Amino acid sequence: MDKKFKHMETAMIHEGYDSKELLGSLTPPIFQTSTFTFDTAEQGAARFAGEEEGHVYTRVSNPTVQILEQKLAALEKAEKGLAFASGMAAISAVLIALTKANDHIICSSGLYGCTFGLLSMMDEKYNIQTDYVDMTEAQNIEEKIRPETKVFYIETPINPTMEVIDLELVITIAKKHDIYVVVDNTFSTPYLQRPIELGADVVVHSATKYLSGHGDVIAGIAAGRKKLMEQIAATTQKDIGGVLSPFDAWLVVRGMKTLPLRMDKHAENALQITEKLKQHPGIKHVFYPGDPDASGYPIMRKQMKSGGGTLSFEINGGKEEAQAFLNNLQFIHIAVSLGDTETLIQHPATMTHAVIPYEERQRMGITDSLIRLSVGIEAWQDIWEDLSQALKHLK
Ligand code: LCS
Repeated sequence: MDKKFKHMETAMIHEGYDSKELLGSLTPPIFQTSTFTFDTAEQGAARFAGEEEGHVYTRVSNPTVQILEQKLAALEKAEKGLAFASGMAAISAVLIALTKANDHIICSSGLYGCTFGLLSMMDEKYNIQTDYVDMTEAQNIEEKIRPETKVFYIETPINPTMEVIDLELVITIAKKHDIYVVVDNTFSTPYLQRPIELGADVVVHSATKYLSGHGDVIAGIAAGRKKLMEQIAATTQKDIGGVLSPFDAWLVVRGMKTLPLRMDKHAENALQITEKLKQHPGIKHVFYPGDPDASGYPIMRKQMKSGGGTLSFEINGGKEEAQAFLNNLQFIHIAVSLGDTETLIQHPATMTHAVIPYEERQRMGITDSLIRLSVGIEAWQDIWEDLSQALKHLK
């Protein structure tokens, strides 16, 4: 957290914006403009040459978008943040900037389906190969390191298996071999976990999820050291151009003000639902990092404030039983995405992770019986009532 604000809850609201600089407007203005006028031709030239600070064009920078970038950077303890049109725009801008043809990436065994798709595309086009590694043992990682290994890419908790990766362990190995560590912090947010404080080089986010929190925006963020972020800003962000619109940046800034309140409630509800699911005869296994019986619980306690708001579970049965269960729900929505106020449920094998080939999916633990639940901030008793009535036909 920034020196100015000792507590995360205060920083979440105040970082990145000073109303005194903008006519006392309590909430940030939306600078809905594509371009910025220059007083003179010489001033335009100076701005393009980087000799004078100031905005030029909204694909390069925008004051409303900058508020979000500064807020997120301060919360993540990063020097600089960059906002993108989606989580995938952020991830692709970072990974393309950090690699060149024939490099190698080591990734956690399990990740969001479209990130898997991106890594497969980078392999097909540029021979940038990725090894998916069980990162619970240092030796598993060490064995896969090659001279051309450039990046460790980690999701923790992993979407959708909810496995947690020991960041301290992975970062120690990376430093020894001079390899970048990129952490997808979407499921945790800086309120629960701050990988840069632990030595990671870059954090990426789908701000579509908990950060914005209301299911009304698609957005992404990357944050890290100033020099690295400036390099990304000047290359893959500016020239590929997946930037965030000012209005969408404003929505994320607004959503973030209540992140601590929402996240505490998500986590409290997720723990209650975990306890109930664990006792149900139709459930084989529940995966929630905040569950004291979970294998990753000690690591969660070491690096996270709580287990967050998403869990997954395996039911007795396969795809058909999983689909029947989802179809029996009454108010819980069948939908991908997560981190919204509403409880959302989905079937990763046929939805978010369907793009991953069957064999690889099995290795990652994404079976046909696995269901992912993004626990909302409704009363947990109502969430459980709906789940339990839909689970009735499962034994
Ligand atoms: N990283 C993680 C961990 C994600 O879960 C997602 C999206 C992304 C990155 C990409 O972010 P986006 O471009 O959508 O903003 N995850 C989704 C999911 O699990 N269901 O729907 C989207």
